[in-house]
Amino acid sequence: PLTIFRKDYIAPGFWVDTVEMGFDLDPIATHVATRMTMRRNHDSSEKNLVLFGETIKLLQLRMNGVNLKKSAYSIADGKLTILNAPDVVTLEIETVIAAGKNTSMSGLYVSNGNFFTQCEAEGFRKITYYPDRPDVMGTFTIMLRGDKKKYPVLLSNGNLIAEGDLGDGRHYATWEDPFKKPSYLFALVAGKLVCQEEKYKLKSGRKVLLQVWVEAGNLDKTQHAMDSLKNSIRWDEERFGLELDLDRFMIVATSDFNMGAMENKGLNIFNTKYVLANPSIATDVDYAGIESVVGHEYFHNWTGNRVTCRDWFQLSLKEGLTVFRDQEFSADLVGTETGRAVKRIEDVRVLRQVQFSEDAGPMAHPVRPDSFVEINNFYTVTIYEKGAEVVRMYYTLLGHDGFRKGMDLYFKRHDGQAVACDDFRAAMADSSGHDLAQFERWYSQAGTPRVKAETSYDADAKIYQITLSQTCPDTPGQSKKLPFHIPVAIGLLGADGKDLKLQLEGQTTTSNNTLVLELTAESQTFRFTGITQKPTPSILRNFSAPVVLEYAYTDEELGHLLANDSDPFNRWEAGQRLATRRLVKLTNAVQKGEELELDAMFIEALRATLNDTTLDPSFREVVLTLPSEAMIAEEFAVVDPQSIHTARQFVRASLAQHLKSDLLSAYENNLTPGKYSPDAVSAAKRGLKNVALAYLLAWPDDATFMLAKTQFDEAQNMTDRLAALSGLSNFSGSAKNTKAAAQSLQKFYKDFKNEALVIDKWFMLQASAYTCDVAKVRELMKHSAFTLSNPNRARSLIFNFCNANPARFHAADGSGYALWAELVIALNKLNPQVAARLARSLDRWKKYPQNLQAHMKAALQKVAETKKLSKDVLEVVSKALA
Ligand code: HT7
Ligand code: ZN
Repeated sequence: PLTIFRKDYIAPGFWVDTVEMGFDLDPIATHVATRMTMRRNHDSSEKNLVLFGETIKLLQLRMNGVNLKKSAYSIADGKLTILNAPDVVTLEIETVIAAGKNTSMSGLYVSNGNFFTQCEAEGFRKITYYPDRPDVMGTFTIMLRGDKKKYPVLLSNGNLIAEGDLGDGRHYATWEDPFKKPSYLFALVAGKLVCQEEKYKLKSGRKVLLQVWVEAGNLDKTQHAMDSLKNSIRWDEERFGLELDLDRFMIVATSDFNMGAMENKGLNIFNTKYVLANPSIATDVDYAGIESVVGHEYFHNWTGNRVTCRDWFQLSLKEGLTVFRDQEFSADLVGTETGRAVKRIEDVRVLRQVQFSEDAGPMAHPVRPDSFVEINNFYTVTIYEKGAEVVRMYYTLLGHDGFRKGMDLYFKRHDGQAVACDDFRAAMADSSGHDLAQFERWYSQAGTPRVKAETSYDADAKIYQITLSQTCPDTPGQSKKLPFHIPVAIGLLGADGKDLKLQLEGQTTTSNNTLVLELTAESQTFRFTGITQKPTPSILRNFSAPVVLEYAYTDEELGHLLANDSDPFNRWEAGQRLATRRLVKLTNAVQKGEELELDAMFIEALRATLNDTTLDPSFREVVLTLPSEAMIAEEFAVVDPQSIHTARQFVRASLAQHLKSDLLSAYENNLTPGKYSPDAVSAAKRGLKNVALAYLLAWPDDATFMLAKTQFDEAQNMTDRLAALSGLSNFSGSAKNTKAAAQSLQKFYKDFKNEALVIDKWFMLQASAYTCDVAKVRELMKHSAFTLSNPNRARSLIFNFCNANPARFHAADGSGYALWAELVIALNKLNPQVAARLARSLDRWKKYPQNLQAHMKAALQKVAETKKLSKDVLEVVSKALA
């Protein structure tokens, strides 16, 4: 398949001014009539009028009122090219779409009898022939026509300007979006839906209409999404001075969706997972997810819609920035310093576990990629999460007010435009005067930099010296990386655990706690003066850059940081370093068949944190949570998933054994009786209580089993119910208890069989349990509630097994990989985007022992050799095999 290169960007040959579209909605054949006015872009080297189109039937094409003869245009490789078009053009196009047969969930499709669209990145071309690229923006007027009974609700972007009866059992609605937009932000929704709505007063006093649309029967689950939307609107006004520009803002939920949600102008379409919540179906994590995704999509209205991307290589311009904004939104809503830190820890955990892995594998790409085969494959953790880290580094370098000035300048310069990552960097540099030329390498170079720190202390001169050196591994197509501009936030702890005053030699700036060092060379030495005692360094505070920090900390130093660091992130980090060290050692011991032992120092350090009631429960929870098996795997050149699992389980069981009474107290002291509330304080208590329960079950006896069973039976909310069920389904105690656990699982299914999102949890829980092997997955696939066609359901069972159950997925006989290949091939026919995501599960196959590698290679080859493979899947498996 064709590779598209960033360097080949050419401005569009024609601009679009206005677009009028009429849709006659019918699942078998939806007729779409489009009229658009266009004018030549004299600055472009593209002289032809080029439109994109895929999977649609062209019925008619008229230019300036005249039917175009077949000889006047050509259609090839998804492009319709009109030669010799005049400078000013009105095009009229009629197309037909078989939406009911569209299982790809891209373009116009049907879900549960209702119509939805998904046009990002290149779905609009499945609706009509159009210059479907983000730098072509027009104003859209949309008329929807359809059967009144089947499609009582007809929605599109912007404002409703007319609606009425068509007299033949059909009706119509006309929508006008006052803002020009690229086609990827177009949306329509039609069907049987109901809404919760509210008039909301903006800070300016202007009133707007907010609506959350769902299928009938779900109106009792929309309040949290509505609250999250109002919080988002207020937050963007207060933090960035950005107001909602429309009179009406709609969110619509569908259970068939490839991703989390989509920021279509004024008509956001959401996966039900990120809308529907009430205490009996949603966990605290779900509530937080809804808040953050509603925020994310809303924030796109400015960072993505008002200022959009010139081309898809600039995707992180909107995604990295919007993730940064949603992370800050969630952190600000928690409100406390520890709450902020815990949010940061959770975000960094994802970055390290998923993005660092991507950066080290065959799909590694820069935050601004240089090429792609299928753009849908580049909605990645690198574009989103690493992109957000890049934005955060501006924030760290320029400070709160400096960053805001940069944002203000960005909007002042580029509102209404389609721009590039360099334009954002220029706004940050020009508004602050900070030299950000070298910072460009964060966009152009892939791979996770490693920063090595070495320190020395001169007691006589009272000088503490730190030398920072950076390297970055080669990545596909890129070797010999140049140094990055890395902000390294640092503090120095005295023996009493307090921060020392910091003064850099030869500089006037001082700090009572943290200084941001700017590492720009391969190696640089920084000298702190007036240091009267040998300190413990706290380096990369708040994870100030997306790098791997190497420093030879002693266990004592880590214990000191865990107990005292004023930076909560590094306090947590010290605990993780202590744990990782032990987990790596124990994994090696498992492989050698040696006896396993967990040292008292580590146990006591965790005991102290667990029992320190001055610490927020959410912080105690994250300290107590061991690095995942995937994180531990990153520490090894050759990964042995079984040994990692055994070592981690051993640590969990040892901690449970030694901390049993402390865990029981933590459990008892963090009960949240009464009415459920998802607020941060209650959620934090539940989090600690349930982590304590999970530990207790790792050293099981009848009493702890009963604790979990009673919690399951009596739970008043899904958080507690699911936590208990998870503990029970991972239970490895007596046969009687194992049977009782299986009964609980059955009861859960029976109680919630009509709640799709809960049944997803039911599959997810089983797929990620150690007790679930390949045979069990195959059995679950035969369950009447399982289907591959629904992305949420496929993710809940299949993706969880392949990605969150490494010890079982990597079975020695290769049966996990054989299953994977079968399912990638099956999904490829149904939904290439989802298939390609699953295909990524074997990205790191070269990190495994030879016998597993052989099985994985065979599975990859089987997929690669499949006929009619989508370019989505082909790109992923070809890169893996290269
Ligand atoms: N901007 C949205 C991206 C998206 C998407 C991309 C490809 C295929 C399907 C998709 N659904 C949504 C989501 C976001 O970042 O907000
Ligand atoms: Zn986004």
